[in-house]
This record gives sequence, C-alpha cells and structure tokens, in this order.
Amino acid sequence: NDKRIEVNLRKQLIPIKQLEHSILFERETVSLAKKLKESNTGIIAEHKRRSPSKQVINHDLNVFDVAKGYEDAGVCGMSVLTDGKYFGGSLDDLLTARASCNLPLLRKEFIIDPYQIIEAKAYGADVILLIAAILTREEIKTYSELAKSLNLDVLLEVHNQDELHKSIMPSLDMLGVNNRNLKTFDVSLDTSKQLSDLIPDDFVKVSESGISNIEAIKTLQPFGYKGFLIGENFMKTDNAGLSAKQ
Ligand code: IGP
Repeated sequence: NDKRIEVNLRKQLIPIKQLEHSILFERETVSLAKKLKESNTGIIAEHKRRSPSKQVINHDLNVFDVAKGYEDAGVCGMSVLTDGKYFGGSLDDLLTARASCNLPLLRKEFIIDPYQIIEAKAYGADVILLIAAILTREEIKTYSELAKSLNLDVLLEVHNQDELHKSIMPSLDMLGVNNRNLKTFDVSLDTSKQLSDLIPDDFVKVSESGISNIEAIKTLQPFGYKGFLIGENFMKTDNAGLSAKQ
C-alpha cells in the first residue's frame, strides 16, 4: 500500500510521546455528533482547495477566514482536508482552522495508520474520518476504539451496502454516505436515499458530497439525515462563509 509507506516515510515525524504532550492534545474536544442531533440544518462545511474530480476549486481563500466565516454562518462543524497529494491540504490548515474558530473540526484524511489519529488530536481535531472502502473491519474497530479513547468522534464513510454491513459497530458515532463514487466520481443523492434504511438509528446519519442547495437538504431530511457535508459549493465562491449562510 503506497499510502502506508508514505505515512511511515513522511519527514520529521513527531514521536507519538511528544504529540501526546502537546497543548492541543489536552484540549477538551467538542462532539460534532451531538451538535448535529440538536440542529435542524446540520451543515458540516469543508475547506477544500482542489480535488481529483474538479482539479482547482479555489486557491485564493485562506483557511483562517474560511473557518471564521463558517462559524459566523452558524454551521455545526467544519471539515479540513489535510491530504496534500490529492486535495492540496495540510496539517497546517487544520492548526489554522483551530486557531480561528471553536467549531468541532473533522480531520479529512485517508487514515490508514493509528499515528494519524494521535496526530489529528494534537493538531486540534475533534472528529476523524474512517473510510470503509480502504479499511478492513478489524482496522475500523481498532482505529475507532482508539479515537473514542481520545474523546474524538468517529465518522465512518460508506458508499454501498457491503461497506455498510462490514462496518457497523458501537464505536462509531456518525455514518456518512458518500454520494460520490470515488472510482468514477459520479455523484448521485440516490446513494444516500437508498442506504438510509440500512443504517441503524443509534448512528447520526450524514450525507456527503454533491449537495448544492437547500432543496437537496430538504429532500434528504425525511430519509433521516441529520448532517450534510458540503465542500465545493461553498469553496467555489469568493466568500465561502457567506455562501454557507444562505
Ligand atoms: C464534500 P462536495 O461535493 O460538497 O465538495 O463534497 C465532501 O463530501 C468530499 O470532499 C469527500 C471527501 C471524502 C474527500 C467526501 N468523502 C473522502 C476526500 C476523502
């Protein structure tokens, strides 16, 4: 696995012991799942400069302003892409967002090593993403239990029925259905509609990707969705925060 090698070879890896003694590691985390349950809009707004499907989305917005804008807009949480290779993000972006707002922050990353979970907390995250398509059930269990032990919320992402069945376990807080097929980049809200019934009620349901207007949210709410992860639609504008307000 290429990516695994990359994590291990990343330069200047800070030893785990040091991460565990960092200031942000001591910070009391905020639960995104709880906020979504209490909200009637449930928006998780994302910072995303570029993506494999759209190439450039926006290179001009700085994370500090975007985070502040999202918070002012009254969203429930913010997602920060920390993957550099495909999305042009970094851990610096996560730190900057942390310095700018009090929203629960999701570290949006391809997590394939427990180190990245410790790192997420040390850089100010409240939530981690686990992607069922790239993890075994054993890994999902180990990683989500580690996250829970650190008081981080876990958002588990699926795209089909098999991934969902493989992943259901009590150490997850939120079940995210990605409307985008990561292989073909096709986007359809039908994915969320079709899988909603299969998600047990004890998980907060989140619909991810391709949500471009309030109508989309209104059509998904009757299917039980409490969270809506929106990136491109906000990031493609001159003022991401302002677009999240409308
Ligand atoms: C946001 P969109 O279509 O609103 O920009 O999508 C988010 O769902 C998407 O960035 C995403 C993602 C991911 C990115 C969902 N799952 C996994 C990277 C890795």
